[in-house]
Amino acid sequence: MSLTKNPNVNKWVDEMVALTKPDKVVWIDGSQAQLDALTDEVCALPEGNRDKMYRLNEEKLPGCLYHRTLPNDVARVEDRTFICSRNKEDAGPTNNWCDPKEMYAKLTPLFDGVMKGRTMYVIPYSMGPIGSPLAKVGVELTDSIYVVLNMHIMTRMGVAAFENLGDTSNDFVRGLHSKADVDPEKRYIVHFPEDNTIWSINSAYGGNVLLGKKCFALRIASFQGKNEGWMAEHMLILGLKKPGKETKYICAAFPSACGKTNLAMLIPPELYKEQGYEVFTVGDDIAWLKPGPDGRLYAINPENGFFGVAPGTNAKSNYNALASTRKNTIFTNVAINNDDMTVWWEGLDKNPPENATEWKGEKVNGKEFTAAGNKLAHPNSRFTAPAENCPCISPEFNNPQGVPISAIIFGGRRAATTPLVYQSFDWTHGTYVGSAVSSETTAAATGAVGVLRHDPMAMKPFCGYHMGDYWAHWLEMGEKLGDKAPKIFNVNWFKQDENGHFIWPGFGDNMRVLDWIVKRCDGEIDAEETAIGYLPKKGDINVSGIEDEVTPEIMDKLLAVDKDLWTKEVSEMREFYKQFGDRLPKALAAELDMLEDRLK
Ligand code: GTP
Ligand code: SPV
Ligand code: MN
Repeated sequence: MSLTKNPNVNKWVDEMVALTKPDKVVWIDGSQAQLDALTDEVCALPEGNRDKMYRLNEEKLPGCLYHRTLPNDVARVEDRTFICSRNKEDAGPTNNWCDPKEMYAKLTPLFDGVMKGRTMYVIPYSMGPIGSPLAKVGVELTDSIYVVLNMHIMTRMGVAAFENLGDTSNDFVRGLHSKADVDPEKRYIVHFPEDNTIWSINSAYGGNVLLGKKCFALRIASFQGKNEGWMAEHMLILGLKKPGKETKYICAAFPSACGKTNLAMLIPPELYKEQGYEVFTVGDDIAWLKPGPDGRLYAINPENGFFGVAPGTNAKSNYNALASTRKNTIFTNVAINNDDMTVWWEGLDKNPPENATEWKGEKVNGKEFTAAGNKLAHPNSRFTAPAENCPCISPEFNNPQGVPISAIIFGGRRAATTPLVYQSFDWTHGTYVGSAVSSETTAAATGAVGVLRHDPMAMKPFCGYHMGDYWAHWLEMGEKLGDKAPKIFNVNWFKQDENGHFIWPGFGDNMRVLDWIVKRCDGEIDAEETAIGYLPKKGDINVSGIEDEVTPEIMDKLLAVDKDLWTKEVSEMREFYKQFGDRLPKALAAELDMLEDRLK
């Protein structure tokens, strides 16, 4: 029975039921009893059923579940992701586009009767704290219990979302998902921004099917933000508290699998801990940003959990992320230790379980298997963990007004060229710096890994409209914020030496860079003006405790601005900008010219 009187919701659900023809429709109220019953059902499925989930060790990992997706369905599929705006130009050159009428016509037969013999779950959810002026409601229809259980962790899911929507509003995002077919050629992740609608079919992987996340909170929301005067960004949000000072909030946009979760949950090195520095996590993947009554930019995390990369997560690299996964967490495509039904992944520790099941489901001797160069966990295996589990979750996590942002950081994986950190001259230059983000590709999306590609603002796969218009929106927001705008920085944790080794220790030691950034925001420290922006003066990045690793020579390399490489970068950017035609904001073209001049 419907959980809302809202006729817009009910009419749409009726239409989708008529289209997909499920045997049964279950409205998700969010109660523990309902979740428990669904968990029982999905764990009782027979071995070999591709929807099956497993309960993990109830003592070591209470409330935790395990699931494997099909080997061809383990990451986002950018080539099968579409933005179906009415005008092709509005999707822009960085998105796949199809005419919405054509796309509806193509997908309608795929959805026709697709839920026959199955149950449709109707999931009401809020992106953002219930009642927050920045929050928005979505409804996802799915035939997957895995999706229901993940949405419970990742969003504020349940009947409260309908109460928040009210009985008459039409302002909700309509998401339809079916896992139906295993054929990747029939997989579509489709957005109709002008209809507030998302249709996703024939995938079961997180980013393709948890429709509140990338589909709504970035692709649809970025379009809404453009029209409504706010921003939806692929950014973590963290709070940095120095003793005796107000907490400073920082957003950072890095491409997928480039370190957002790790930075958001950073544990400061001893020297900072001794001084009483603390880091708090507000979000690890998505930020919604809007000017507040005082004219500053405020951010909320629209999510309620972390869909984090498992490999590489360990007690040393990211204690807080690991701790977040110790209860009520869903693990996807990691390996199982069959001796005690616990989980394992590359980089967790040095002891792969002997009695293991690898991520594709094959029973193997984990020690021999990994010694032979195989991976027990998929490189994009993930945990879905409740935010409330995080030991350093911010006391402001549920603040409906969000937190005021002092700095925005861009970054990517760059073996060369980009220094450890630099500050832009101003917001407009910072927008240029964001537009110029490029990064080596990762396992978060299907396709080759390690290929350098442009990923402006880390939004290449997530911007729901024309990238040129998106940059124009950034510039407009800067004008609106004026001198209250956050300062904009760029970082690179991934610089390499001739042998391909990272020369910056990263992880907790990134605190040393954050400290410089905050000091710059507070006007406490001078900087070196260079052609590309402001760089730290010699000695201003504190390396106390890591002097052996980061020698003065290494620091010189980390902070080098190589004119030849940067001149190449400029001509590369000129090429990249061409595709945006007259939608490229003039101010950005001018920034590129000025950078070129400064390099001469
Ligand atoms: P998405 O969830 O895909 O958006 O990714 P993310 O940006 O949250 O990335 P995450 O923090 O999960 O990091 C992904 C990978 O980068 C992991 O394998 C980490 O071990 C590695 N990584 C994170 N921070 C650092 C760092 O400071 N230095 C180095 N060398 N690697 C890092
Ligand atoms: C990313 O790929 O940037 C993620 C994971 O955060 S997914 O939800 O799959 O998009
Ligand atoms: Mn992400």
